[in-house]
Amino acid sequence: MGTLLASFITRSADPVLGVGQEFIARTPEWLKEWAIRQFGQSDKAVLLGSLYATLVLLFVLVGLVARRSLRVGLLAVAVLGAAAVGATANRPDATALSWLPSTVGTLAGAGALVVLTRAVRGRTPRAGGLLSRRSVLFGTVAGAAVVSAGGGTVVNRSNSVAASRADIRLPAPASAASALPPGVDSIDGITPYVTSAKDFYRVDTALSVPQVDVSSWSLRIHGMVDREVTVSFADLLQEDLHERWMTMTCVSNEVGGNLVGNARWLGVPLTTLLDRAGLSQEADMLFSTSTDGFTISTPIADATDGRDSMIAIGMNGEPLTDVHGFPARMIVPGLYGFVSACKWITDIEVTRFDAKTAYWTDRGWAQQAPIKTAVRVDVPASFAKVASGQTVPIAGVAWAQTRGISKVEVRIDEEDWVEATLVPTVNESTWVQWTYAWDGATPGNHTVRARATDGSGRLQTQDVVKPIPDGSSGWPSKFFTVA
Ligand SMILES: Nc1nc2c(c(=O)[nH]1)N[C@H]1C(S)=C(S)[C@@H](COP(=O)(O)O)O[C@H]1N2
Ligand SMILES: [Mo]
Repeated sequence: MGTLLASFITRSADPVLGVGQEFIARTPEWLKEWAIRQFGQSDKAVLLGSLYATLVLLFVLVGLVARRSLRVGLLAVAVLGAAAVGATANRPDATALSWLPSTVGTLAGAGALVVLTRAVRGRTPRAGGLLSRRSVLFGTVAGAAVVSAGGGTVVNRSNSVAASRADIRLPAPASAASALPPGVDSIDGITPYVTSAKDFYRVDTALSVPQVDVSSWSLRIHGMVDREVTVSFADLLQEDLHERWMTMTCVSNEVGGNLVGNARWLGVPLTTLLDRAGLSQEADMLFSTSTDGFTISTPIADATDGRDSMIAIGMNGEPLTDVHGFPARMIVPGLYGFVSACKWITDIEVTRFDAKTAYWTDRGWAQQAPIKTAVRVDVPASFAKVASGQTVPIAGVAWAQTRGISKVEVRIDEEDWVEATLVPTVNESTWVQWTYAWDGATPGNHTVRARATDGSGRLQTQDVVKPIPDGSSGWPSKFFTVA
């Protein structure tokens, strides 16, 4: 009921999503890490599923309590309702009506409880009667939940940004990206050089994907500046746009992990907008805020040192998709996403690290987080069985954004390290594909290890560290069998 009503107001007013979002904010760091590792991209589906299951259980419990004492049952409904109202109305993107869906849902729940409890009590128990009435009660509650959630989802679909996104015509860039280098994607099973928006990893705290209305969207730059700047989406389209290849990486990526992707980003150079505002010499941090109240701090020194930082509006020739930040997000080559890549961005405050802290910093993560040199083995796949009597292809990707990759080496079992072949890439801020043909394959179990050297000649560290606070490190390995 609340969900259905929320779909007419704003998706974030959904009582279930509100409680879920509040739950995410309060979950300890280790549990979130574990959930992302266990369930990967489906962590949110798992969370929502368990929320709905818990709610159904709670409803059944309340129903059973109410059969003994309607008053206690109603009190329980009121407590649950208050929690939902609190969770939805206190969200940073709450609207004036955000409290309404939870309130109506609570009243409807209380009403249903009274009616159903009276109905159950009003009859004398007959053999089998109790069971069937209980199943009627359960069925009614479950049915209402399904109808509400389903109805809400259908209405949400039609509310989404799909329509306004389809109307956008991205202008040709004033400065184009390089053409794709020859030789990429030549090995079966290697990670494709270009990651489609659909396959691009997604990491954010948003349980419901923000649906931003592009006609009312704007980006405001203020704080330690000579003059405030506010730009609309139409304004951005008028600027000289740059298109650049850039590989993004999440700080939560484990050694060998897949929270990394490469795309062609179209946007307004960040310095175009910052120069217009005029930054104070004293400022050292950009504090970005998204429509859903998420915050990111970015070191000004890194973002403005000549790298291709931008406010991006396009990805691989299309407007951003809603999950990747429609209508606009920040992109800074060489910095992990949590200190740079603010999606659904609406506000940049020019400030200082000693004055403000962003979302992940408040939860124990670093403020300075350049991307560490990393390599991944894609081929053979883990525990693959490869045929003997032929060359075994070994291949993967490596990245060290802004520094580039100068060398990838592989080591099979206890043999010597050997140099892999690097496929040309377009710039220092994109990954490289690498390949090695292993000729001396012997039947049995094998381990392949890999390590990369960046463009400054520095070999990546062998020290194995966890992602928190500023990114994982270590050399990856893969196990496979030659038949
Ligand atoms: N608004 C918002 N922006 C965000 C985040 C978020 O939770 N909310 N997560 C950040 C993190 S941790 C990463 S790694 C990137 C991921 O961007 P993607 O989902 O487009 O791959 O977005 C960054 N920007
Ligand atoms: Mo991230």
